[in-house]
Amino acid sequence: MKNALYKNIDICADYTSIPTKMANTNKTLGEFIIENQEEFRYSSGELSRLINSIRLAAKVVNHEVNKAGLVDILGAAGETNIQGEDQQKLDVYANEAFIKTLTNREIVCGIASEEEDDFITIKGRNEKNDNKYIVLIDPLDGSSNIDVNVSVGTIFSIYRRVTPSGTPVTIDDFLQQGNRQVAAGYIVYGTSTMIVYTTGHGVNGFTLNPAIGTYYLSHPNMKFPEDGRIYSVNEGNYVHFPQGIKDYIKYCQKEEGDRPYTSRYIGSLVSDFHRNMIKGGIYIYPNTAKDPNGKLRLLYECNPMAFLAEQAGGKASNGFERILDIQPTELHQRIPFICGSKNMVLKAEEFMQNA
Ligand code: P6P
Repeated sequence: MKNALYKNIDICADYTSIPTKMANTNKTLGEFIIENQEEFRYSSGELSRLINSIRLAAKVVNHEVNKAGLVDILGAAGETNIQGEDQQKLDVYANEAFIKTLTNREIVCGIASEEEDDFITIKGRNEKNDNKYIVLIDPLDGSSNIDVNVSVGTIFSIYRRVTPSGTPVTIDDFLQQGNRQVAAGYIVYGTSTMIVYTTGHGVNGFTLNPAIGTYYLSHPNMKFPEDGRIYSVNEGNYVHFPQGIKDYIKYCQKEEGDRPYTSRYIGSLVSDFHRNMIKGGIYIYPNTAKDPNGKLRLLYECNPMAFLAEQAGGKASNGFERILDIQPTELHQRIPFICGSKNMVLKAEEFMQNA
């Protein structure tokens, strides 16, 4: 049984026997980054080091997320973030882990985080502000699911700075359109931990083998099916939805052709997005009475997920315009978000624009 193929592996097999098989058939994340180094435009290896630092932080956070039920790290940290949301202790932990790792690697000159009121300037050890990249993160998205053991995720978005090297970053470095991202991705802390990211050359997914702490290329060249039969929306807010979204939901539910579709909503953007990208589907968080601009944040949730969606052949809009073309005006601004299989998003936009 020791030589069993991965898919038939004996559940009692020593977990470390898997890497031998996987090492022969799947690249590690490190090998993939080196092999694709030339694809990172402008980069003299710094973007590779940046992706590597995210890989390390993801392992640190994954370790805590996986034992959250076992230690007293659950429950609110007693603080609220700028969004007015109760901060879960793991939110705080994840935020600190990513900021520390990104700062120590001498690659970024600024960081913005959902958990930080303002952006953080990073001068570098030489105090010269000459690092090239800025990172925006949602360190632990879906954190309200932590206490009920449902998957959560980290979302990251990477840009080159636009203000002169050698000067402290300004808000202009962070308020760039999403179409200027040089890389984006997410980590999903689910039944397995995965890093899924793009540098503008397609989307690739890497699964962590926790036995040895190595990520393996498990989902090369991920693609959104053009059509899908899953719609993800919190229908509890239905009465507050714009008419076009109400009309689209009724379209999904109507007995006609390949419909009714299936409703699947985890309440964790990364998990809903990940499932929809693999199976086909659409995720919708529209504006409501409670959230007149929608709930999701443009800079560190919608832009990175929109970049991934388009790189995987999907689509992302606010119902009227492409997410990646929207000019940001505030660090924590919110925006209605429709994202997923191209033909499903086109149909939802049709209902929005004809309502
Ligand atoms: P609601 C988590 O807080 C999040 O930002 C996304 O991950 C998730 O899809 C959405 O909000 C859930 O929001 O209002 O449906 O609970």
